Amino acid sequence: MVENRCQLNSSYHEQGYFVIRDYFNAAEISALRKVILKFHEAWKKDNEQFYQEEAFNSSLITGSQYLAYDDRVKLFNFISSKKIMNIVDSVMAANPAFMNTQLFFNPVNPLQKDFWHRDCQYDYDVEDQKQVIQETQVVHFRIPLFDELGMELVPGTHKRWDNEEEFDVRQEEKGRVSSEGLSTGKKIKLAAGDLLVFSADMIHRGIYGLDRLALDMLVFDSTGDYVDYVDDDCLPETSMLEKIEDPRLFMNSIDLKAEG
Ligand SMILES: O=C(O)CCC(=O)C(=O)O
Repeated sequence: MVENRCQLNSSYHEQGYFVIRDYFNAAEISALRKVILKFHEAWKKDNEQFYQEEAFNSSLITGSQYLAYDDRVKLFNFISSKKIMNIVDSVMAANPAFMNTQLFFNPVNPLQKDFWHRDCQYDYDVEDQKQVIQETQVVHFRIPLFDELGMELVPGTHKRWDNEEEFDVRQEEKGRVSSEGLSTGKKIKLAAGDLLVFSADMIHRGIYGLDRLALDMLVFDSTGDYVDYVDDDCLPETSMLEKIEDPRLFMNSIDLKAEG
């Protein structure tokens, strides 16, 4: 790896994101794609109307609803592989915990537009959002399975509040809409094999187009108050733990849940 941990840590803390090109090799991506496509096909069948009308993502990929035991073990081993844990450890000081996974794809309706947001805006009002971005954050690890147009991010907004343009567009104030362009946005094109790490609470949007299918894993610092977002069914079953080479990401979530 060209970048060392220290550089990754300072890029993340200064900008709110970093990208590592060609981090995964073709064999790793092809094995992951096989499992994810199984999930995606089963999920689409089961959510036909939602998929046709408005969906642009699914979640709970590691859960038991659509993937069988062995595929879930493969996925857990990918998520907590040495390669990924090296990066997780470079951005998170201590005890990173697994939150969830999401899968991003193109909406069926070609007129549906991508939109700016901070993840926290769906759970907090504006005053609380100002507070949340100063506190422990959730980190997205985005792994594109096909080449895609990528993400657009506003660097630095993991730590700073919106300027007027950003706020009006993101919150759809003063007649603005969240799909408009932002002069502060930075487009990050992504290819299969790249890894993009970014703060969930920075201003961002996915860019629809090409054959996008991207796996996002969400990780939080155990000191943050996020355990309620972890779904029990998405954690490894007890018998799976011994089949996972380094299960500490999941163990931290299991321990937090047990503490209640
Ligand atoms: O790719 C997308 O459509 C949106 C991605 C996103 O908002 C996220 O990962 O939080």
